[in-house]
Amino acid sequence: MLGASRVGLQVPADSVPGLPTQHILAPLLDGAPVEAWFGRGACRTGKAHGVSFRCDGELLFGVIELAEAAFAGDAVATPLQQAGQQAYGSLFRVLAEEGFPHLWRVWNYLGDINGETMGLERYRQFNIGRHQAFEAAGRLDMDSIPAASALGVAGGPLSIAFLAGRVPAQPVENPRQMSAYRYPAEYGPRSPTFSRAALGRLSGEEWLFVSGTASIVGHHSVHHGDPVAQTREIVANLEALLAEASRRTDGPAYRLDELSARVYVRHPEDYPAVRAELAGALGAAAPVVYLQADVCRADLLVEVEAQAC
Ligand code: 3EB
Repeated sequence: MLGASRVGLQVPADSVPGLPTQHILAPLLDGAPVEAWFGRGACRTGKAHGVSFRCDGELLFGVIELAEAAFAGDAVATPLQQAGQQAYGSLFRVLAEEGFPHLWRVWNYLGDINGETMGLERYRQFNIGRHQAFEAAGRLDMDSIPAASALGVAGGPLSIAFLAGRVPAQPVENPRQMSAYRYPAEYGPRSPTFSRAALGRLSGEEWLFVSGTASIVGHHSVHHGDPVAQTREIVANLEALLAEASRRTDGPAYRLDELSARVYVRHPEDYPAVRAELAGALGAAAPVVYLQADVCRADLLVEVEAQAC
């Protein structure tokens, strides 16, 4: 195994030693709490610069968790911004040292994502730190921006898990949505650094990573206060994205009903309605995990990330 993620409000005492594991401190609403990434053949374990990782010949899975309390903050940067910048700086060092230079997919979790300190929403603080690390590593060109998700959880450290490859993944953008790295300054001083999806090619296989997808058209949040309409808009976004990915794939076209997904619902009481709406699109038998988490804009109630692999 390369690594795992686990959803729940408690960090279990029985974590597998040496196995990089991301703890997603959020209430599970439905589905399997554990997701595992399997390598092929011999795997190797390592720890460097605070990053715990395992890799096989083609992929590296890593986790870095940084407590914000370890950062002092100053007049220009909050502790969260500093933590974000350091986490990504460390991650990029590990990628360079281990020979997996291409970042494919990232999962970012932080507490109180919509909270505000020093006059700036915490998600936007995180975006500044992340952007600065990408910039410092020379990774701001759109061909090297990974698929990602960024969600607010119940607390704990800034937690970042990632998959990286020896070869680049191909970023995919969504024609219905402005690329997030081009968002105007009204969404924060530095834009988020993620692509809408990434196509990764391993020997003989292709994996599609769909970033967290919300009810955003262009750069605007739409359907304020209506979780079902937001979910429908998300499905439209997923369809557009799969059509784009299908233009680039070596295989058959991607379809909604072949996806596995993780669904983040801000208000647990919205879960039954969101689930009913999504079941029609993904199929009632699709492997979907629902959890309660805060989406990175206060007006967004649902976010869906997905994979075909
Ligand atoms: C959006 O489309 C919704 O900051 O890494 C989705 C996926 C979102 C990833 C990130 C944010 C991120 O802007 C939020």
